[in-house]
Order: sequence, then C-alpha cells, then structure tokens
Amino acid sequence: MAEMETNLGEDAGSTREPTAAPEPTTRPSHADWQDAAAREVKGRDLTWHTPEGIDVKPLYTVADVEGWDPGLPGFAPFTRGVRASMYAGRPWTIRQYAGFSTAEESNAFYRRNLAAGQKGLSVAFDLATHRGYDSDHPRVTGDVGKAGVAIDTVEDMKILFDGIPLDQMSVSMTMNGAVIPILAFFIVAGEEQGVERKLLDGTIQNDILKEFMVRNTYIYPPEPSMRIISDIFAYTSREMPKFNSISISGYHMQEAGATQLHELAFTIADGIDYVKYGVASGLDIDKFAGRLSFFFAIGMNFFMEVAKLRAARVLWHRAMTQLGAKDERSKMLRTHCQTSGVSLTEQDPYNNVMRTTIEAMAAMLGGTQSLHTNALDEAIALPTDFSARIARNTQIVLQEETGMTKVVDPLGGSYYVESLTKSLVDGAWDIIERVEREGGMAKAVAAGWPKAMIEEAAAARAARVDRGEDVIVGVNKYRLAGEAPIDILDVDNVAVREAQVRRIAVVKAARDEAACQRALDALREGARGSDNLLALAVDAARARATLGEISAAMEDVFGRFGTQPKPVKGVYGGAYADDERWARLVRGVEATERRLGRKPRMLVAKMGQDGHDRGANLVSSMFGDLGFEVVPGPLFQTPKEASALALEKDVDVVGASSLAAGHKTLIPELIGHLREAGRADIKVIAGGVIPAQDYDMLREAGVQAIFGPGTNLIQAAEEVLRLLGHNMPPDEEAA
Ligand code: MLC
Ligand code: 5AD
Repeated sequence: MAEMETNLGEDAGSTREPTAAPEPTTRPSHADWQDAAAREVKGRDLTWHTPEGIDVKPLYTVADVEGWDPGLPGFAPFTRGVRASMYAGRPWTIRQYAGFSTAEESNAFYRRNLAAGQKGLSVAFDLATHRGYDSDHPRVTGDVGKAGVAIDTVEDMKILFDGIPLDQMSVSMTMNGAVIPILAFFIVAGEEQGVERKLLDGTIQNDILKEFMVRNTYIYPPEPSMRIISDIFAYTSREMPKFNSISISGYHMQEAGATQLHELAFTIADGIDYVKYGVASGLDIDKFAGRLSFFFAIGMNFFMEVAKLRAARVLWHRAMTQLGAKDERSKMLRTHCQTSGVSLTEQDPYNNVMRTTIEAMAAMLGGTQSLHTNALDEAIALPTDFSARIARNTQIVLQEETGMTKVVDPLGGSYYVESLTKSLVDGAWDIIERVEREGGMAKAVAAGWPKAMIEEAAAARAARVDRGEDVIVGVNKYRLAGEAPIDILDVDNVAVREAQVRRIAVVKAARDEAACQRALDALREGARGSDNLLALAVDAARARATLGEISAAMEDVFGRFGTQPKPVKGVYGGAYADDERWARLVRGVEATERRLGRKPRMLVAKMGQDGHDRGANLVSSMFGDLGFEVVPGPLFQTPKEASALALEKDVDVVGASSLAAGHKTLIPELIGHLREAGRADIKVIAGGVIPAQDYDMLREAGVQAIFGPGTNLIQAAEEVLRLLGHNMPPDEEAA
C-alpha cells in the first residue's frame, strides 16, 4: 500500500523511476496479507455474512478455487455459458415485459418499442385474465387492464399481434393460471395470421409451483394444475418444436424476499418436479426437456447474481444427467432475467436507473439469453413511453457502446466469482437434496416450508432496512427533504372494462353458439378424462369461446383453489429484540389493550385479483409480533367480502394492501360497505404501490393513513397506534 501511495504521488507524465520500497526477498504469503489488512482496519472483522449464509471474505486467491474447473462455454456443464460464442456471436434478446389497458393500446406500445430497438416481445396480462375471468365478471371490476392487458377472446389476441408476424417475432407470455385459454388463443391467432404452429417461436411461463409458493395467480388445485403443464409439454413438443413450453421462475421468489440461494435451489427443484411429471405422463425426457427454459431475478448483490446464473447451469446439468437425459440440449439451462423490481424505490426515482444498469450488467456477465430491464417508475406505476425508453436503452447501450459483448464470460476465472459459483452450487444442491428426500417440490410447497423460509428472509430484510443496517439510498439514507412527483401512467380501468364488455358481446353475438357450446362440453369432458386439454381448448378458441368460459369449463371439474395466509411469527420482533423503539411500540399496544379491554384487532385485507402478498404478510407478522390480534384476510376478496370479514371479527382497523393498481376502485368501495353497516368508526388504512397522485382521492374517500413503498414499518405502527387513540410522544416512557 505504502508503495502504491508513493507511486500515486508521482507526476503522471513523469518518466522518473518511482522511489520503490526495497524488493522483498520472498513473495508475501497469505498470512502476510492477513497481517497487513488487519493492521489497516485495526483487527476489525471484514467478513460479510450474506443473507445466503455465505461468509464472503475480503480477499479471494487461487487457493479458493483449487479443484474447481468451470470448463469452456458451449460445453457441459455450461458454467461459462450455453453457447460457445455467446454474445460475441449473438447478443442476448432485449425483451421488455409490457402490457396495459386494451389490446389496441398494448399493440401500439409494442410496435413503438420494436421500432426503437427492442428485439423480442413479452406480454403482461391483467389480473382478471390471469385468474380466468372475463372482463365482465363482477369479481374483477378493479383489475381490468390495470397491471397488464385485458384479453377475453381470440379477437383480442389477434389485435394484440396485429402487424407483428408470429413466425418472425419470438413472444413470451407470462401466464400460469389461465395458461390453457391463453396459449390456445395464441395458436389460433397464429393460424389466422397464416402461421403454421411449427413456426411459432416464444415462451409460455406455465410455472404453477411458484404460483402456489409466491405469485398467487393460480386457479385450480395443485394436482390438475400439474396435469395442465404435462398436457402443454405433450402438445408443444409434438406441434410447436420452436416454442419454450415453460419458464421455470425464481424471479418471483426473490421478489417475495427469498435469498439468492433459496431462489436458485427452489427454482431448480421446481424444474426437477416438472421433468418428473412429464416423464410420468409418458413423455420421453429428451423430447421435451430441450424446450424447458428458466427465469431469474437479478438484484443488487452483483457478484452473487453473476455466480447464481453460472451455478444454475451447473446444477441443471447435474440434475438432468441424474434424471436420465441423454441429449446435451436437454441439460442446457437457458434463461431469461429481469432486473429486480423490489430493489427499486419510489423515493428519488432516478437512482433506479443506476440500480437497473448494475443489475443488467450482472445478468449479462452471468450469461443470460434474454433480459428485461425495469423502468425507473417501477415502484409506483407501469412504465410510460419515457421511462420505457430509458429502460430499453440501458440494454442497447450495454450491447452497442461498451464492448462488453465481445468476450465470452469475461468474469470467468475471477477467484471470487468462481468461488461464489462453487458455494452456490454446493449450498443449493444440499437444499435440492432435502426437497428430493421429502418427495419433491410439489410436496414441499404443500407442506409450506419453502414459503415460510422466504417470508422469514423477507421479514429479516425489512427489519434490516428499517434499522438502517441495509442501506437504500434515498430511502433510509440520504433521503430528500421534498420529492417532486414524476409523470406516471394511469389506466382508466372503467373505460377499458366497458370497451372489453362491448367486444365480448360482439364476439358472442357473431359466433355459432351451438358449435361453441359443443367445444366447451368436449373440454369439460376432457378435464374429466385424459384427453389433451390444450388441443381441446384450441377447438374452443376457434369457436370463439371466451377465456372465462374455457376456464370455467375446467373449473367445473377441477374446482377453484384458495389458500389461507399464515404469517410467520417472531422474525420481526426478534430482529428488534433490544431496540427501544420496538419496546415503546409494544408498551403502546399494551396501553391500547388495557383501554379497549382486549387486544387491538386488525384485518389485513387483500382485495381484487392482486396476489402480491409480501407486504401484507410482513404487516401481519409485524403487528402480530407487536401484540395485535391480526386477521390475515384471504387473497382475492371483493370489497364486500372484506367488509363482512371486518365486521365479523369486529376489528378496529383494516389495512388494505394494494400492489396491482386496484386501490382507487376497491378501497373506496370497502369504506362504503363499512359505512352502510354503520361502522364508519373502523379505521381504514392503505399500503402498497400507491402513487402520491392518488393520495388526495383516497383521503377524500375516507382513508385515514397511506403507506407507500419504502415505508418504515416502525413509523407506520406508531401512526396506527395514534389512529387508535394512543399518542406516543417521542420521549414517552410508558402509557
Ligand atoms: C443464441 N442463438 C445463437 C447464439 N445465441 N446461435 C448462434 N450463436 C449464438 N451465439 C440462437 C439460439 O440457439 C436460438 O435458436 C436463437 O438464437 C434465439 O436465442 P435464445 O438464446 O434462445 O433467446 P430467446 O429466443 O430470446 O429465448 C430466451 C429463452 C426464452 C430461452 C430464455 O424462454 C425466453 O425468451 N424467455 C423469456 C421469458 C420472459 O420474458 N418472461 C417474462 C416474465 S415477467 P434455437 O433454434 O436454438 O431456439 C414476469 C413478471 C410478473 O413474470 O410476475 O408478471
Ligand atoms: N408492464 C411492464 N412491467 C411489468 N411488470 C409487471 N407488470 C408489468 C407490466 N404490465 C414488471 C415489474 C414487476 C415485475 C413483476 O414485472 O417490474 O416488478
């Protein structure tokens, strides 16, 4: 170090020899380095204990990678990439996930994006569509066209791809619950464009296990849901050889709070389950495994994310070899990545551009095949043309200005990255073996332990952020005194719904009703028996059956699945064990309890088809730990059902959590029902992805407190206690 400093002191242009320290007679050893580093930091421990349980050291050397050989790109086990030439031969696909409002509006957005350099399409559907409801269904009034595009019939799908030739453009569709009608609409839209099935290129998400674990847009119970997946494998491997039949997704696990290790292990374990189901349903592994694909989140732990993608490829190769695959393509993990939504903030939102750039670099250095970069307004709304342009250009700049694509796996051989790769392979394999011992991922998901692990990690992270231990610039450090609101996209769901309802009526009026009902009957029969559900749904789609009708035909046989949230206990409180702010809150809750003669009660309500439950679960856990009696409301309630539950449980406060933009419709309706029942005294608070632009409207509707993204939960709890009549001056000791 001293030598370096002397050198830095020299005039840069000088040719004089630096005044070097005397040459050591022997090379410094690792122990010498340790001594030197310890002196610099006065003995402080520099180990970084990551949430993955990996102890990252301040230095990695050749000793850390002894016996580890990452091999060569394009060759097993594909540590360094699935292609020999990787981006030097062809860069990853710039594939921005998008969809909102109507098919017309989304189509126009796609065309603008493609003209500006995007390379592949990726469709986001609204939550009504995800959950198998037509836009005219009474349960979905708040959801139509909000978090994605509304698709009710094959006519909508044709408009969505109008002027976009489906034999030339690869299209990803994020659909899991209503996967059968959506894929059927896609196939028929192709047909009516004159595109043969065998030329259709793209990906369907079709990953139901992670829906049961974290994303929650399931429709049917697990068993028939798994059958649907096998039917899709069978159909696409026979009819659509270029189409990726599944996108096995860890993304949503990380969004829900999973550590990268858990995301990695559970995703590979999900993949193993799907392969086993496919094989058990009679498919030859090498006939379908080559078209399985993956999807990971890329968060802010840069090197961990690079290593995670490399480790994923090693793990999949190992797993598929064990499962008996012979074809190397069956063992090759190809993946899409998306930069992390939860890593982005409402506060100081231009920081999100930097975060996304860093994450995009990790995805490329990890060797992704396809990438979505989030927009800077991610934390509050869907992208506008402006924010979408910056997000897309982030990838174009990386591909076209930096030269970073010219070398394959440029971080290969980094002692740190190789060592992390190995640690993640070993750590994940242990978890995968535990899953296998316990009968596979479907069983583990049913038993609930993976979800509990994820929620514990989420609660621990929230506590670290609230306590300032994990820094988020602009949120818990360097926070701006005042924030200027940015322009955001707001979808008028009432108008979209009316337009959709009109088109459904037109389609129904024009179709051959008897033929349509026959096709739906055949599908219902198929659900009872074993005929291929996708093939039957393609017939129904051609006959202009709606998405809701196709879903309902199967629901008649399979039923609709519901779950009851089970918030974790003790994690939040545990993280605050010796924190005075926490102790004060607990005393405040106790005082409120004495005053009420019972514990204060809170309903945590999830209304509409929004299944994002990380925030709701966190709030339930925290208030439970504080001493509230928490009623964790089931997912997908209507405002009326939420109000009825609030009355039945006689709660003091309802916390409505909204992350899918339904708040302006659903929360005022809830307040209306409470008032009608004469219980205007029940306090309603709102939390989640709520733009500042909507605060006035919600307050006027009677919402008493609003907690947006980046809320400090300790402060939120103080506010709730105040609403319940307990004032907590900052220096208060006991009530
Ligand atoms: C690639 N190719 C090469 C090459 N690199 N050929 C020669 N030399 C090289 N260096 C070939 C490939 O083999 C392939 O052909 C073709 O080029 C396309 O490349 P690819 O690598 O397969 O890319 P792509 O088509 O983009 O497919 C990527 C994928 C796919 C396999 C990961 O599944 C995909 O696009 N997934 C996207 C999923 C997605 O967008 N999900 C959004 C989720 S959002 P061939 O013939 O071999 O195929 C979400 C949020 C939410 O979930 O919750 O709502
Ligand atoms: N358009 C664009 N991006 C979307 N996302 C979700 N829905 C849309 C949409 N309709 C992105 C966000 C979110 C992640 C799950 O996917 O980044 O965090």
